[in-house]
Amino acid sequence: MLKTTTTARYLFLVVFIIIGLHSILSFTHEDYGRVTSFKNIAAHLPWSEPSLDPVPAEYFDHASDLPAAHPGSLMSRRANASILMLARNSDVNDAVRSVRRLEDRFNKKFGYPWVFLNEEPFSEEFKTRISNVINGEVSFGQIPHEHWYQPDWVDEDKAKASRDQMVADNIIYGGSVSYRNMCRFNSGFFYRHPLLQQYKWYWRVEPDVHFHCDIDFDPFLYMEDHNKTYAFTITMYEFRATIPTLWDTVKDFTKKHPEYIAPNNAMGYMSDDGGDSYNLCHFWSNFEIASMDFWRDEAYTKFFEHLDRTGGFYYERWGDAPVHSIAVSLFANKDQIHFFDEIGYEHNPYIHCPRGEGSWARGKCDCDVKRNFVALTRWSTRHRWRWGSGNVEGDIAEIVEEGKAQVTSNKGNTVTRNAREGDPAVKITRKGNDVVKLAHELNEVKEAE
Ligand SMILES: Nc1nc2c(ncn2[C@@H]2O[C@H](COP(=O)(O)OP(=O)(O)OP(=O)(O)O)[C@@H](O)[C@H]2O)c(=O)[nH]1
Ligand SMILES: [Mg+2]
Repeated sequence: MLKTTTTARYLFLVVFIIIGLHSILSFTHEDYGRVTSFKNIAAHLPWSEPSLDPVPAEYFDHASDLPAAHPGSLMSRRANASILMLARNSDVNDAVRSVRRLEDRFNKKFGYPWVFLNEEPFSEEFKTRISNVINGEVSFGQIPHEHWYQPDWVDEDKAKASRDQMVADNIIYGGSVSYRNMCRFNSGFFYRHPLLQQYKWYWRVEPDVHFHCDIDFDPFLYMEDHNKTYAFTITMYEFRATIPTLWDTVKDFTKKHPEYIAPNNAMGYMSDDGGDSYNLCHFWSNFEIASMDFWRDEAYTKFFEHLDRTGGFYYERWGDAPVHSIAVSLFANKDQIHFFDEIGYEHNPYIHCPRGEGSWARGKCDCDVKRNFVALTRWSTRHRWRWGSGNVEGDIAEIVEEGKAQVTSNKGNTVTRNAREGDPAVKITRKGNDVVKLAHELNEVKEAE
């Protein structure tokens, strides 16, 4: 008992010293403060403005003229686009739900063709139930064996040892080979599938996602007209343990091929130290609207080959989200990356609910704006936060992406939160007691308030 108390006191002292040091350094040492303060990182993002552009009104006017009963029939302009879902036969219930939601909110007016891919043949049940909720064209394809399964040149003993270690370390999907197959396929193969060859654009949709608002404009046409390459709705932090050597592998590539780096790239989004280290930011790729020409081009083709050759998709657990995000941020100009505020989207447990002037009402959105995910502030210069239903506000002092975040109250009590994957613990300073929250619990306070 005595021992526990002594240990606890000792731990408390160490934490107190660390917090104290952090505060002193933050105030006295400009660089330290800059690197660790989320507020400053957000405020210094030079490329935040262009991607916040709203979709212009004329795109909506056009959509309201469309006859809902005849998808696409009177459309004067149309993009060369498809809506893509990768799914297993066992995903059928969730897949039907996603399709129904996107058809209702968007595609019954626009009639873009759906493409479903699976490494196994789709079952009759899957095809029948999906086709039943789609008015327009739909096709079902099987993924070529060599685009999906772990290649023979990957050392399975080494891969297994790494999987076992990740299971022991409790890393999500750490023991799964099929998850790795999926991440590698989404990184480097989907756009090569024969069914997708005819299309330039795709909208990636997963089973059981939600579309919370009417999408009365054509995002593909908007992107085409505005020279966009890649669009997202939610951004996230990657779990570092899944990508220990990814950034070094990326740096290796850029050293060899500086010619592929876009002059006006978005490195500032991914790195807070000019490219030395990766800050784990990525676009949450379960939602993507993007040009497949970008993935098919020489820069990305060589980049993917370079990554794949290391075996990192299997020896570690590289996700397609950081791989896509890093590539887009390096090889595209920053104003080719677009944030679609107008598209209300949810993939459990995170949500993007439109915040732009009038967007929520115009889209007849059924989501709660207060539930928006915190990482989006990387695109925002606003920086006051609220939590719970109260009116208490504070500034973000520190984001803890892995492990524990701890603050000490005025009375000397310590409050701790454990960061979760994609949901960092956030220390907040305010008059009175400091607090620590999980990112998803925080709501942004608009400047006008
Ligand atoms: N055909 C097939 N599709 C898969 C497989 N594993 C995952 N997928 C699909 O790949 C996409 C991503 O997989 P998810 O299991 O949703 O992965 P995640 O989004 O990282 O994790 P969750 O939070 O569990 O949704 C979804 O469209 C899945 O349907 C698989 O083994 N075979
Ligand atoms: Mg998913």
